[in-house]
Amino acid sequence: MVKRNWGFATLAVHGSGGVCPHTGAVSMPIYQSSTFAFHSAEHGEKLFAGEETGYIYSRLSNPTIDALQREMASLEKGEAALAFSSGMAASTAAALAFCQSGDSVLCTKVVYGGTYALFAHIIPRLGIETIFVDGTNLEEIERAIKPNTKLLFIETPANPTLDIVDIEGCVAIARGHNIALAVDNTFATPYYQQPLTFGADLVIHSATKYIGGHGDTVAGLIVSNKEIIQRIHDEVLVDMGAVISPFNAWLLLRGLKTLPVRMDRHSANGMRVAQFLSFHPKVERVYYPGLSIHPQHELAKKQMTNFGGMVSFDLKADQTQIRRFLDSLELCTLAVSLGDCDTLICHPASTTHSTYSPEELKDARINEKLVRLSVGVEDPKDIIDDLHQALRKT
Ligand code: LCS
Repeated sequence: MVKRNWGFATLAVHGSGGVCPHTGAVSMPIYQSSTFAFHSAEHGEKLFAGEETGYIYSRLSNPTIDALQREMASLEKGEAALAFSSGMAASTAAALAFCQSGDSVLCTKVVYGGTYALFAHIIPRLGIETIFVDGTNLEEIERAIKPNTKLLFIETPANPTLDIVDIEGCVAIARGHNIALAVDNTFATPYYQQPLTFGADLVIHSATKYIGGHGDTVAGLIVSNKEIIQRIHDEVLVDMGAVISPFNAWLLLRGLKTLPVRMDRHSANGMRVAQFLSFHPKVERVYYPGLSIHPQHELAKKQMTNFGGMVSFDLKADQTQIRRFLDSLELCTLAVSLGDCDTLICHPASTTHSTYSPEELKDARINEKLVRLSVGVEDPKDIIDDLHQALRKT
């Protein structure tokens, strides 16, 4: 039994519905089975006709994956959720579910580089026009809407500049024009931000990040109402085939139990690191929504309950010095991805956001000197000491 009024930490542990109904196992078993036997030929016919419910084949549904979906729906305050093989698969499915040839989609300019490539290069091949908009400018978003616009896709906080997009403002625009609003909530996680409670239509996650939390799984999720989830499942996911494996679903279920504990630590460390960097003479600018100098700090306080572990900064350095800084780090791991227990660091312009042309990077205000830190859960002093020694060598 799951009570909707339970606190977040309780839901993180129990939100999937408690012990396994079939065996009483406290840790949900991994149903590593591709197919499920019918009791009879008639049973099989009825399952396919939708006259009875039950498991058929793991591309359609699976008990371990179902438990993850229940868990995520409860944490995001949605009615239902759908798990995918990656965050990109989730975003692709959202676009395909809402848009068809002849439609247009709006996407904020600062998004993960893969998301940018999806909307800049793949979606237009299907006859769907993408219009990129400045996510910090609601008037620009509203002005870009056309009669054929079906979807507004935003990412907040945005990767890698931590731009904050006004979710309630976007809800008002989307409702006013009868278009769907999708929010990529990867950076904040449902612990700090619940876009559905503001009126967004769907929430998207790269579950690879904080949801899994341990850097061992690639996965994605969409949370929404029952009708939308059913439609994405039936019309897109099942035949697109980008399903999560039962084992990866289990890893995410395990990761989720400690989501609030980990996020508290990521956030506390993130703030300490951001403060350290903001006083460092070799740092030109720090991007962290928890700092009062962040241009949307007040908005961040309004729609988030804390600021998370992602911190970006512009170095006062040329390309050679930036390389030297990155190569001098001893504790922080030089790698893409984020949300792991380990502190990860990367140079977005040459890695995660290399799908943007130099002009597009400029237009999105993603600086070539920007370095992105996913602050881990280590002792903050050790992270800061490592940054300090590497900055000295820069
Ligand atoms: N949304 C956001 C905000 C992301 O940061 C990513 C991946 C995705 C969606 C896509 O999810 P995936 O398919 O990888 O599970 N971000 C990455 C990054 O910044 N470095 O490597 C991956």
